[in-house]
Amino acid sequence: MTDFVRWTKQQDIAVITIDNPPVNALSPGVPEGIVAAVAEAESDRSVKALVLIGAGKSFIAGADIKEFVKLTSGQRRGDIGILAHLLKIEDSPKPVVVAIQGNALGGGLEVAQACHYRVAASDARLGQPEVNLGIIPGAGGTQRLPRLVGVERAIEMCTTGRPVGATEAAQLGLIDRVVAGDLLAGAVAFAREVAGKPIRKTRERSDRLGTPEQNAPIFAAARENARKKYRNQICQMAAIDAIEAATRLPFDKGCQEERRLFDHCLYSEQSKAQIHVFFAEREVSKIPDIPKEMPLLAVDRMAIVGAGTMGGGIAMVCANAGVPVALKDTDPAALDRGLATIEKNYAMSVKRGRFTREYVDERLKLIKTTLSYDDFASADMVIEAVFETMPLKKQVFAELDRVMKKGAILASNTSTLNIDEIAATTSRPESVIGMHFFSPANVMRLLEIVRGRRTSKEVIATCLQLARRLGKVGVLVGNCRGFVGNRMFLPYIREAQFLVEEGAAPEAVDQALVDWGMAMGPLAVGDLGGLDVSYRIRKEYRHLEKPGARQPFVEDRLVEMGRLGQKTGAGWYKYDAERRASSDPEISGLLRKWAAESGLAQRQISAEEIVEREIYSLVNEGARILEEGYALRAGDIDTIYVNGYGFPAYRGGPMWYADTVGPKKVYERISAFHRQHGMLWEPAPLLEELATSGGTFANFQRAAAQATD
Ligand code: ZOZ
Ligand code: NAD
Repeated sequence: MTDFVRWTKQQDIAVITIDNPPVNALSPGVPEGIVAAVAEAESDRSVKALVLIGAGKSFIAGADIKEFVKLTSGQRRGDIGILAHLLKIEDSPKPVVVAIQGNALGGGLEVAQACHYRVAASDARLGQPEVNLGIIPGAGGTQRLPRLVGVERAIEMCTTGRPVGATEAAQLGLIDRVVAGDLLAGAVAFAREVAGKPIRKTRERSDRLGTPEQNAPIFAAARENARKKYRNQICQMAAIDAIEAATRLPFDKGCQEERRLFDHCLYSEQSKAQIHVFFAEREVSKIPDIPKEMPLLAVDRMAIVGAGTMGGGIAMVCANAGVPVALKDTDPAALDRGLATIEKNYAMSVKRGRFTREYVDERLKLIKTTLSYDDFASADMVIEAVFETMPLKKQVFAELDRVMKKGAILASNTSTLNIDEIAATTSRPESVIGMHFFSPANVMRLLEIVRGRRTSKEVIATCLQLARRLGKVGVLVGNCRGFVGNRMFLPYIREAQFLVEEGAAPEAVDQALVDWGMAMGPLAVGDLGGLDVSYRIRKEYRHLEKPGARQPFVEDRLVEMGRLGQKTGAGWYKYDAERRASSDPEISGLLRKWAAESGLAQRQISAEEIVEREIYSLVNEGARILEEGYALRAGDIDTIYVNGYGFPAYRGGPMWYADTVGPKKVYERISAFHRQHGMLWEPAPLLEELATSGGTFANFQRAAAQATD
């Protein structure tokens, strides 16, 4: 036994408890501790069967991911070696019953599969989420899981990473019983039922492995699906290969093949990037000047001003988290439209099987629409989502200052306006903060939390915690124009327009980026959100552009022709009634005509150049943001891009990607673009510094506190 594992007796049943907070990961000492406890319990003649359980709310969240980082960075040698420990558990002559509450993920589920019986509480979630880290199960999961649930479901679980709940796990044969009431008592009772019965070893089973004839079409379909759905990624294919090995090879040889494929994935750039994304996403809530113990404000009731696209979406987010919300608009028709959209979105979720009708009815009861501020006085927090103009925001905040109770949080969902200027219209700037949701708010995981100059630490800490409660990844950013995400996105979409103006077809620009891994191309994104949005921003902020800087012109002309994107049936592409895009010959004609008129030389532009100019435009602006302190860490920028802008997690985010290419090489390319295309490509000073010093964005630390304006 080790510090992490202890065992006690309940008469004839040994209870082994794994206690490695916060998530009972299989850190060094944990697998060894389990094996030692099993051995001791086995040798106690009064023990008839063993129960293995996790301390706290959960079973085991998997291997200790920090150990993977040590392995790939060379800080640790050798093997994590969980597999051999699991064989010892499985070889126990006395039945081992695993009792699962909370999460049994990755190596945690592999431990459970090696035990002889599995029982679970109704809240249990069982999964092989390794693909989210760019790897595959590495402790026999690809070999034992198909033996328990069949090949098809094993492929699904190992390639999507999605966990199953206890009821489904019982239907699949993954667990033997769902325990109602006290889990440990149920598991001990179950252990007594199976004590003395012959041992069943998962690895010796083959009844669910199927025949080659049955399996061939399953593997062919899975590979076809993986090629389409997980473009460029290696781990899903590796998981399928490993499961196929389970159907063709004896267990021990299958495990060797799994191990080979596991190592291939673990040491890949993709896995390193995804593991970075995992830790970066958890790092964002750690703010250097805000202690973990900061007291939080209670947020039990919310209010929203503006029932448009964003207000309605945010109301759904609150209701989904069980928080009652008052949704106000000044226009009764807008309020009706807002509620109708909310109902339509929920109906769609019911149709797709995401929510039940009863669940949705309960959520709808939490949303109260109103034309007055009557319900606002009792709210702990308000989120303003009215039109994007400063005079209106100021007027609304002055009203909120009057109606909201003392200490309530006053948040704005503005995407471009200065939070400090808004805060200055209130008597309590310390309570004012930006909560920048992304559209559609009920779907997108990202939430930029904008820190004003005077925002209090309690308010910031509360909003970071609230983000988690609302199912969002909240990233604290400074108060600069466009904050972090949109400030970087602006040069990215501008560069896409320049590429088109120099001769690249819109389809070629979008396709190059989609092939590289972006969820959508930049021009298709423009069509989706409406080309008029960035048009208005360009016009409003033109006076801030450096004199003489190159300006894109084609998109402005499209807007002026009424081609606003999907909503008008035409933008960069044309759209049918179902909003399916196709190339528009009119666009290619217009582009040729405008190019001739403007005298801009046209040329073939390679996919490589498209990707470099697009991605490096993100990196260059990201470097400025980091240096200026509007983002606390490079990983925060990566988290924003992976969660809000469709940046591929397997490339780690723009700043991580730049580190993998090498800041020096990125700097040289950007310098070449600077010479060729002018001042907009001036390299960021931080990039130049890293290129010279050999440093990386990941290791860059700012001494000063976060910038706020
Ligand atoms: O934390 C959530 C989660 O999803 N964790 C990761 C689950 C996962 O991906 N498991 C698979 C790991 S890979 C694996 O197991 C491979 C395998 O087959 C083993 C084979 C080895 C073969 C070796 C051959 C060389 C979870 C859902 C569990 C909990 O979510 P919460 O929102 O409640 O909490 P978080 O996410 O804020 O986490 C709390 C703290 O725990 C840290 N953490 C979580 N899972 C970890 C982990 N640290 C190490 N390893 C894990 N598996 C997390 O970073 C956070 O730390 P702090 O410092 O930020 O508080
Ligand atoms: P919208 O036009 O869909 O909705 C605005 C709503 O505010 C309308 O229903 C309008 O009737 C209402 N309204 C106007 N004045 C009001 C007042 N004084 N009191 C109460 N209601 C009032 O706009 P939207 O797209 O939801 O944007 C709202 C805010 O969210 C803006 O600040 C915008 O920049 C920001 N935002 C929008 C997006 C997006 O993609 N749409 C994304 C992030 C942030």
